[in-house]
Amino acid sequence: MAVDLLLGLQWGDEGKGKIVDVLTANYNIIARFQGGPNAGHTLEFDGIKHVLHTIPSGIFHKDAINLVGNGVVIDPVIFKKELDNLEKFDLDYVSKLLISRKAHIILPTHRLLDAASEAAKGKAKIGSTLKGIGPTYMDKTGRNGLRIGDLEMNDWKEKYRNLADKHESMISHYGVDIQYNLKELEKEFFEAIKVLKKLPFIDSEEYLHRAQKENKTILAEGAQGSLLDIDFGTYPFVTSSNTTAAGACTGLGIAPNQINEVFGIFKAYTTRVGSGPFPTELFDEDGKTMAKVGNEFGATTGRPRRCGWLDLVALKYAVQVNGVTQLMMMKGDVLSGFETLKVCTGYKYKGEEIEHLPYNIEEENLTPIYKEIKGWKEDLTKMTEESEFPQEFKDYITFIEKELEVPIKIVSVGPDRKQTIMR
Ligand code: 2SA
Ligand code: MG
Repeated sequence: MAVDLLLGLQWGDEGKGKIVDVLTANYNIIARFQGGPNAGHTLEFDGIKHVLHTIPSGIFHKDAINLVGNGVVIDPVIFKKELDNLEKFDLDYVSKLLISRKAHIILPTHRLLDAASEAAKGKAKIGSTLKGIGPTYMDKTGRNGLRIGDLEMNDWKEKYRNLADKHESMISHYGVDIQYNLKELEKEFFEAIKVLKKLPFIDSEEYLHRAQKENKTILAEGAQGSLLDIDFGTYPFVTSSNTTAAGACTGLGIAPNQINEVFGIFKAYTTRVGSGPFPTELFDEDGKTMAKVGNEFGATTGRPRRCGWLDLVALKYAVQVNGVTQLMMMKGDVLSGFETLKVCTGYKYKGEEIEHLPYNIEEENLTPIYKEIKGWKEDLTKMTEESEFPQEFKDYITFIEKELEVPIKIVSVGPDRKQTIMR
């Protein structure tokens, strides 16, 4: 079995980009399987910070092949910008970046529809990144989408026009005032497609099957987090794809029995960007400290992220849905200096104590039950071995492992590649 999966277990921004970058040395192929430019995967090495949106996080390694799978939605304009940013690295990405013909394309009008839909929702808005993700997946499941492979056909511009015209009439139905200049957006879009076409478009499932036969190692890189999954997340405040393990099968064409390790990444506390329930959210100084020390701002939109204590109930749920075999804990360093830490081990729900995520997890009907754990003062960011960790931090790790019944194999103590401790 040659495929390992790497997934976020919370509401995204767990640090997937960093860990994929660290693990890439062990893999021949890194493949994205869902989501699109709503993702912001941050990598840091040699004192430079990089944010990737659509391109897999293995791109900075010389030998890895990076594949954008069929489950991903691609905005050519953003993709081109990402490629432009790579220019300065002398990477020869053309030979190591492949795109699935079956991946769907985000049209400029998909972004406009996203904006119109959110504006029409008013207070009930999802808090979308406005990258056109929802409308593009709607066209995919509605069987109207434009795919990467279409760009190799002669009639794709006609297909494009029909779809864009339909979108324009849909936008007017929302009855909200969205300002746009489609001619300008299209100019940028068509330019970007020319650049995109320089990359190899492939039958990616076939490519991956062959790679498996040749015993190549594959890492499937998830985007967003399990609690944003279209089926298992906090619906409707979710994204429009399956962010959980099953999404890697449909998003790459990999059979379930080919999956080996499932790496689950979580932050030592919890964050969420956008709207929706968040039982352990903090509105006090503690929350502000996490946001400030953890530099919690959206890597794509710059929006401040909401912060709160670690929620083990939600985490357990994600571990189960994904079949996580190894855990990776990120940003423990951000918790240095707290006198006492709290960890949610259950909820009070309709007068009862429960240990699972109920269907309706609106804040009003759910109160977290916390266990208090003694904090530590030491700065963890310079530590290079587990033996240097303060006892309280070790206890925090052990407590989580026991509760989740899965070993924590990697502890990250800072954003840099080097600040990664293997256990
Ligand atoms: P969308 O754009 O339609 O998929 O948004 C739907 C919900 O999914 C959330 N979402 C995210 N949550 C965390 N991180 C994401 N990526 C960026 C980052 C986000 C950013 O890495 O920081 O920069 O704001 C991401 N993408 C989507 C989103 O907030 C909605 O709640
Ligand atoms: Mg992110």
